[in-house]
Amino acid sequence: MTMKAAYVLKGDGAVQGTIHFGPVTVKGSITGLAEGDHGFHVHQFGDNTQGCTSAGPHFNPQSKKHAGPKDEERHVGDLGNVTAGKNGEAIVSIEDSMISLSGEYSIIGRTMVVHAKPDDLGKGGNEESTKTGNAGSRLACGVIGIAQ
Ligand SMILES: [Cu+2]
Ligand SMILES: [Zn+2]
Repeated sequence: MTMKAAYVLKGDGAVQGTIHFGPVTVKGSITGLAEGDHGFHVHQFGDNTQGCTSAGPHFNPQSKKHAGPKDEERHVGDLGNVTAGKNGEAIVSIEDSMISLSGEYSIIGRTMVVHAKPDDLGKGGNEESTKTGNAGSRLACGVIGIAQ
């Protein structure tokens, strides 16, 4: 089965973007970011009623610890960082082996979040690092839906 999904990122500030998901690829661009790395995750709930906060924690169907996308033990939603250049734009091109558009690891109906700070990928040496990667506040988010 082939399926396409997409979402539009919206925040309170200037951060926005449109992202398209292939079966295991995440592509698009996010603008309005500060230069540098920003944590980028799939969060559990497709609920933005209280802004990005109501998206809940990282999508973690197997109760693992937070880590990076290349780690064997990780949250399914752990996509690492996106990197913005001087112009504030991050070109997103992620191929991920864990997220899916169907089944147990399906990200459809969940929320994509971009954070203010870099994700330390679980290596920050404190408890928060193993939960959120210390990625800080949620700049923008969008519910992942099925695209045309
Ligand atoms: Cu996040
Ligand atoms: Zn995580």
